[in-house]
Amino acid sequence: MAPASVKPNSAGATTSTATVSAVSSSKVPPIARPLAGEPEEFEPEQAYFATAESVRDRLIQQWNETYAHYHKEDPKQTYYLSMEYLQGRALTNAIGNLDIQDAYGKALNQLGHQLEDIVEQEKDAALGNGGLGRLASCFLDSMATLNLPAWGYGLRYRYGLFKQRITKEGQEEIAEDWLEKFSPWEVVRHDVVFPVRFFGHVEVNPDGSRKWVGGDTVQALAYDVPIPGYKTKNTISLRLWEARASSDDFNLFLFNDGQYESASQLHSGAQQICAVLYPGDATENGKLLRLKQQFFLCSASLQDIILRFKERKNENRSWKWSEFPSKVAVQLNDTHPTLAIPELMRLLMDNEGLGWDEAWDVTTRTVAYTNHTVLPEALEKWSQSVMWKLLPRHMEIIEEIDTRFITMIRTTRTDLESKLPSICILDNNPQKPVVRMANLCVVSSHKVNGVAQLHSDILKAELFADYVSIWPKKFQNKTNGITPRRWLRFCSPELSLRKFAENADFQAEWSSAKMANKQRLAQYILRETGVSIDPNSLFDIQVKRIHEYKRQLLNILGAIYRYKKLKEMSAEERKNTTPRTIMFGGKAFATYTNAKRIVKLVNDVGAVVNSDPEVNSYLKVVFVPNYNVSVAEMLIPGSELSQHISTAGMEASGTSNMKFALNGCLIIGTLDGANVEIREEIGEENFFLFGATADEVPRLRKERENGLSSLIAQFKPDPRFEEAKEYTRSGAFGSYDYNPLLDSLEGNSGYGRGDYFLVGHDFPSYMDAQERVDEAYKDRKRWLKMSILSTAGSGKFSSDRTISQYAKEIWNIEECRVP
Ligand code: B1H
Repeated sequence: MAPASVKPNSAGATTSTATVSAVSSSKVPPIARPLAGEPEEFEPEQAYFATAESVRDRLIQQWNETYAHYHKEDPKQTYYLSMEYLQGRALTNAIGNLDIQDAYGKALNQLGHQLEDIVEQEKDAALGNGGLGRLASCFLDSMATLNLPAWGYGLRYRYGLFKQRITKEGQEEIAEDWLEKFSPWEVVRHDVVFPVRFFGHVEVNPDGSRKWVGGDTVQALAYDVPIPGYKTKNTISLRLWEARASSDDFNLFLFNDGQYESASQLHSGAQQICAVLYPGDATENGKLLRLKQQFFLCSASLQDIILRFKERKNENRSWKWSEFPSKVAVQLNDTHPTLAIPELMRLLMDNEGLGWDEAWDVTTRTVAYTNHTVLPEALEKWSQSVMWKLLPRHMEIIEEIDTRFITMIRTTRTDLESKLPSICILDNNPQKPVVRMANLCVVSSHKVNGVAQLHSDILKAELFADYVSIWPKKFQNKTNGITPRRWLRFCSPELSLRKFAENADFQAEWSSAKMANKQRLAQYILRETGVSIDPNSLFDIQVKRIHEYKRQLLNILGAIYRYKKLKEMSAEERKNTTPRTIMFGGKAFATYTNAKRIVKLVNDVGAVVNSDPEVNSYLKVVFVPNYNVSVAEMLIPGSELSQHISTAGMEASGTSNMKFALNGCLIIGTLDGANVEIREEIGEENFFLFGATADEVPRLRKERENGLSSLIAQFKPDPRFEEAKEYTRSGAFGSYDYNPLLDSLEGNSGYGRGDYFLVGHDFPSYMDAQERVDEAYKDRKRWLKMSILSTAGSGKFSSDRTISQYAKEIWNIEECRVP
């Protein structure tokens, strides 16, 4: 089932193509062209599709060689299961990894185009929300580059993450039709189709074995996306499943009878499964659909994986189910694909005839789980009644796993019996019985990891502490990383930069490279927002999903305070300040009210500040709309300071912090997630630290809760914090009612109120750190040295390092390089 022998141009292209040499000179690469039209007359969009198809055909050749090689060598393979992939654009990445920029640049020049402009015709593939999805995409790049036999599995959402538009009301969401034209990067595999069942019931066979029957069946159809490695022939696959109704489900009789809607019901039901990324789960229907998506991914992927394993039989290779874990590793990207566990158990027992013990042994030695968050609202819990309805056989299996776990505790770990209510899998609270997916993952996986050292320590000490005492060797850390192929646009990491950090010539070169990136960014900002920004000001950026724990509110309140002080200064005094451009970007979940209020506040502050002639040469506040991978690729190289200011203990890792540091950008941040390790690597003197530490947070929240009691330690707000809030409440930024947002920073503590995220506590140390930034920026040489040392210290955060650790310490796989 490898995508071997895929023919070039077999993609689901809507334009038929012919490969021709675009220019008669034989040295330039062939650029495929639509049959209609001459290459010399291509519009940019046609030039893009023609270039993409030509590059794609090269990839397909390498892809076929890769899978032929894997087939011959028969190595153990890793399957990465993720509900999200944030691939961004593919063309620049493919051309870069294939090392063919010059040839394609020249060919396009001869047709009157610039490669840089042509690549912008591509729509981002945004099949993810944020860091977790982008991590999956960086991992695929590293797996291919390290020649690891690995696959990504995901869903082919019809609509990816929404497009964000900013209006007077704030954020507006628009459907993102990334397949509007068609994607040249996917190859539809009509030969790779699996049935996936929902609902139905369990039947007991005469021999006592069980079988899931009835219900609805949809087809999972594979679309393969080639993932090229850097400077290697190895090209691996991201296999995305699409749901289709099987044709025999289309009721021709009803249709002929004029009952068109009933006849096509199953078709639209199947189409809903992959319609959108994470439909809102506020309604029961929404919840059911999300659970269907998760199961659809797990079931199709595991059937595919098992079939590939069973093909060994036809090859006369040694073949025993007990050897499955020495050929297959399955990595769960958070709990979203947890159903892979009961589905693997079901397929092994009900389809392949294994007994419980053997199936359990195979499953647990195959599956490993990565946790990406400790936020309570993101820890998945599925209603037991919904699960019984949708997946009756899986619920039997989950119950059995839970029962056996409880028995094990009662017989071997009586000391933990009192902990059973929180560590067992089924929460049978009569009000709301649920399945705790993280518990199911921990009990059933052979390895569990967090994504930064601090996060993994917190998992071991808190969330999973009791499990650690049962299985101490199960828990690991794998600090996240990013692929330098996509995220380094600034300089070469191979240089041993530390040596040059204080060299005047090198600093000058460094500075002018940064300036060029800042100018490019300034042009982009002008084009997208109409705001003109000064490339000589300090470019300060915070881009990430909008969330209260990430504290964009702390940033904007700091900006408000800065604005107020600038207003109070004399013209002479202002001249001694460091001019700043503060940029924000990020999407708020459509139903997350406070996050949307933050977006509105940033835009309102920007409107006032940017048009205030008294201060606007010293301060600009810009909201960059529709933050996505491509926008990040524009913003990050042009940044000088970036903000990673989450409440300590709440950001599992963060990965944009790594991208900024790699691009010579300094960080202002808390001791949270990967910030801790970044600071260690680049040196504490090159990091603007502030704020409470993770171990202080519970006590500080308590202090807020103490509220009015005068006997115990109490929170006393800093006057600067009060001033910034008061100024906002006074209507300085318009008539929108910001009181509910600002009220969340006051009152008694509780999740989402009483300043749960400790903005008030950290505000004074944040403002002090910002003053240190302003001072440091005035000393040009010192700043440049710090910038160079940031890049120099970023080596650890390459996803190549992360993936080699997964390969060695969790998956037990080795490289399999195409000769
Ligand atoms: C991360 C998520 C996430 N952790 C639920 N958890 C989702 C949870 O739509 N949902 O239901 C979507 C995403 N995302 C992020 O993972 C962490 O917050 C980051 O700190 C981390 O860097 C990233 C990658 O590990």
